Amino acid sequence: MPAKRLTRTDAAPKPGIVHLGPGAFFRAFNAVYTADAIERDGGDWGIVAVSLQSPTARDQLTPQDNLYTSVTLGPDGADYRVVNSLSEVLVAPENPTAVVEIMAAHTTRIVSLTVTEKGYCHEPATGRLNLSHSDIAHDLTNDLPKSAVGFIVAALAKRRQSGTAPFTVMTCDNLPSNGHLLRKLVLEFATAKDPALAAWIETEVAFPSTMVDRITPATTPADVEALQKAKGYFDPACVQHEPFRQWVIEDNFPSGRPSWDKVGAQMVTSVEAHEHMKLRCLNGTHSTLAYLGYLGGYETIAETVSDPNYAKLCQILWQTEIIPTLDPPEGENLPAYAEALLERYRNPSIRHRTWQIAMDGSQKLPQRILGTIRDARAAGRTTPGLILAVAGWMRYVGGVDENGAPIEVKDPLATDLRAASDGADTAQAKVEALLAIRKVFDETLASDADFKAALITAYQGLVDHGAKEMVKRFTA
Ligand code: CS2
Repeated sequence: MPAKRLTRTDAAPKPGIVHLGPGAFFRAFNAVYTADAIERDGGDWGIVAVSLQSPTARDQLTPQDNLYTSVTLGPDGADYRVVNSLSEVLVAPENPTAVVEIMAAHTTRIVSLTVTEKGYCHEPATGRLNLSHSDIAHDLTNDLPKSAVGFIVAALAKRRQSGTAPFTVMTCDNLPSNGHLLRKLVLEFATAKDPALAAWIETEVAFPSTMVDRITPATTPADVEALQKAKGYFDPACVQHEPFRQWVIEDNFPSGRPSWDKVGAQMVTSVEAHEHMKLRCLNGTHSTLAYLGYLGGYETIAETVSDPNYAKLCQILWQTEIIPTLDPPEGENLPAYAEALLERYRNPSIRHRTWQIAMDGSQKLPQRILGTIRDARAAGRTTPGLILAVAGWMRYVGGVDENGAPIEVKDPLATDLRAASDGADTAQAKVEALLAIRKVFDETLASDADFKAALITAYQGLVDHGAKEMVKRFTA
């Protein structure tokens, strides 16, 4: 007998949003807030989710009428909810025309994105569009795009041509000033294609910034099995996440939006302080725990912080290196925010793998860790803990763990990073070769002699003593 699947009893919501990137985070976050808002206030705000890459999400969701289960994992058990805000799922490489058409339709008033850092095809150290990225190079010379930026510009061009008001572009990825960044990338791309279109986008299109937060590990076959056992149906599109969620949105939606503010989102005039707080306090320590935890032999974040030295490392980082670089956002107490993070990391029901967070470090390090180091150094402070984290990343991308076993390094720059590391044989030479990668380290940091010296010492320490011991010594 085929396994039981979810089925709709009422019609799917009429679409008003096109969302690029239908991954686990989107399903645990945007789609849930939007389902809450539709439930509360109605409105045609159903979501057409578009995968820019693989058909997996579509193949999982179509047989279950685009319904799926969001599983909230608290320290004391699970809570299940069927989410019904998806109208349809499309796969861009299969039919890019259909994607441009739905984005250009007058019913689409918002295009949102969770395409991860590398989906912006930019240079993380400078925030500029990477014109040599193969998708961007393709999109500049072809009508049917592959990249997120390419789709946004193609659809806006169509709307301008047909006299349709533009949609609002809302990025929900962990990038600093994400709305401004995406606007800059879109304008750079549009200028190269059609300067008149770029001028129209510049004056007509809103790109609100957002801060998003909910810890959502990738769904595993064991999660799907556990759900089937608990609820009696098969849902390969299910997502597991923590109870906590926070969404701070710059309220700039000229064509309207769901009433996200009525269901917990904070609408503000500037997101920047919230973004900095979250990227530096949460994602900064997440990446630190990912590299130093993985090297230390820990599989998940919860396991890593159950080692008291790693928990203390986080506390020292927040108190002495990160928080002093931040302006507290309105309504937030930074020490309390940081302490609550540690409780979230400790949630034993969330199996968030260090390997997963370690992914794409070249795209994450600048905004999570390097900016903090730069600001602290400019103010005359040292950042030995964050430097240990960067050294951990450098060890990690060398591709060999502390037992000599290979590490599967997933990163768009993996080959360059590995070549830089392998091409040098001392700690000093490896650190120098990696520091020379300008897509990650800007000139200011790379030419800072004290920073480099501290990094070499930390790297050598990791080679000689291992990550666990270095964390222990640091926190002693
Ligand atoms: C994590 C984030 O995978 C990662 O790099 O640091 O996905 C993190 O879990 C979220 O930003 C939490 O909101």
